[in-house]
Amino acid sequence: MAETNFVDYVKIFCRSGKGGAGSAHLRREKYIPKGGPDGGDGGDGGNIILRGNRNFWTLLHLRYQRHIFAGHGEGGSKAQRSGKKGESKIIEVPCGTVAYDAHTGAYLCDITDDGQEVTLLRGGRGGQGNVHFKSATNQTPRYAQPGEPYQERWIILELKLLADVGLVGFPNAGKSTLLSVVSAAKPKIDNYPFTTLQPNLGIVEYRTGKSFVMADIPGIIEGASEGRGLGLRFLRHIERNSLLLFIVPADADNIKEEYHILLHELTQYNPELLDKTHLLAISKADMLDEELMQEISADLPDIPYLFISSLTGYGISALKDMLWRALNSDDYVPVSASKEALVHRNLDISKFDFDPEEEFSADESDFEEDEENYYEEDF
Ligand SMILES: Nc1nc2c(ncn2[C@@H]2O[C@H](COP(=O)(O)OP(=O)(O)OP(=O)(O)O)[C@@H](O)[C@H]2O)c(=O)[nH]1
Ligand SMILES: [Mg+2]
Repeated sequence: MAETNFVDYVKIFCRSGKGGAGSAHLRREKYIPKGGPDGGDGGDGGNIILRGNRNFWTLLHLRYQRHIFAGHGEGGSKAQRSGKKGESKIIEVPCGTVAYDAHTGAYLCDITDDGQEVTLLRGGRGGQGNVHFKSATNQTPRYAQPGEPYQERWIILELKLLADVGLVGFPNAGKSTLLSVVSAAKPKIDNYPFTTLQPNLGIVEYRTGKSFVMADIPGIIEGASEGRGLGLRFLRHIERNSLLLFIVPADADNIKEEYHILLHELTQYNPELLDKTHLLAISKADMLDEELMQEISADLPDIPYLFISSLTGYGISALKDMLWRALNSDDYVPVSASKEALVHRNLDISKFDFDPEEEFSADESDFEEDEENYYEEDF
């Protein structure tokens, strides 16, 4: 498949900063030979933070920046001077990004709002300087706390688009054409399967001041769950939609069967997709007359349906009405409010090939300087 700029999956290595060591300095100046302990605290290590940014649409910017390290805290020093904090690293991601632990597949967090921040890895705390250890029985503690170590982890980031309506259908069903007539989006349209290789989003204007977002994803074929066609990976983009609009063309051999094949593939990916509101649009209705429509209507799946034609505009405004009604019905949870409603299942890591070559572990030399810092022989 051609390289695209739409990147909805990246694996990155993150490491927080370690805490700086506390200082064990003892004060000794002219005329103050035994000034007591005055070692300051070490600075905290920097955190690794994910932040939602609505100006990003993909994870492309992270594809070539695979290793992200926060700064280490500096050691404390004499005269109770605290060490500088390590610099935190903020990873900007599009709203809709979900983070997983790459080793276990465990779900970590979901970034849905612009400006929302989640600390992925906390930096090590700085160690306390020896002034904290002064007591009646030990006036000159010659030790201080080391800083806490850093944390490191491979993280998988997945983008799950935030749209209200997801289009589901076989290739060539007319999904992109529909998106192009109801929104200003300009997806690629052609008379061959798999014209769409990446999801497209469009804003559907519905009467004045009302709108909703529609997502067009690549076509799904029978066996997609076993990797046929483009597989099921794009289904992650319809996981958040509470409303799925199935598109089956009027010239399909058996509309009911096509719907059930699609359902089967969705179930393989995530059975929760069956709990969503399902609507059916029979596309390319310009190829039908009244009589044929009646004939087809007699044998359709038991969900609300409509005949539409993106070519002539037939049924399009009725479709918008139907979508709008469904989106505003009582059991609909808007995407923006569905944070809790969406259960992100852990990733099944066995399905991913994890390349051990990519493993990146801490450089041992990082620790040595710490030891030196830890005990200041300056008294
Ligand atoms: N007659 C007729 N043809 C249509 C209609 N809508 C789409 N088509 C044609 O159907 C073909 C496929 O349309 P697309 O919108 O690219 O289909 P798709 O479902 O996005 O296909 P993939 O991206 O491959 O999954 C194109 O040749 C369109 O011109 C319609 O309402 N009537
Ligand atoms: Mg398409």
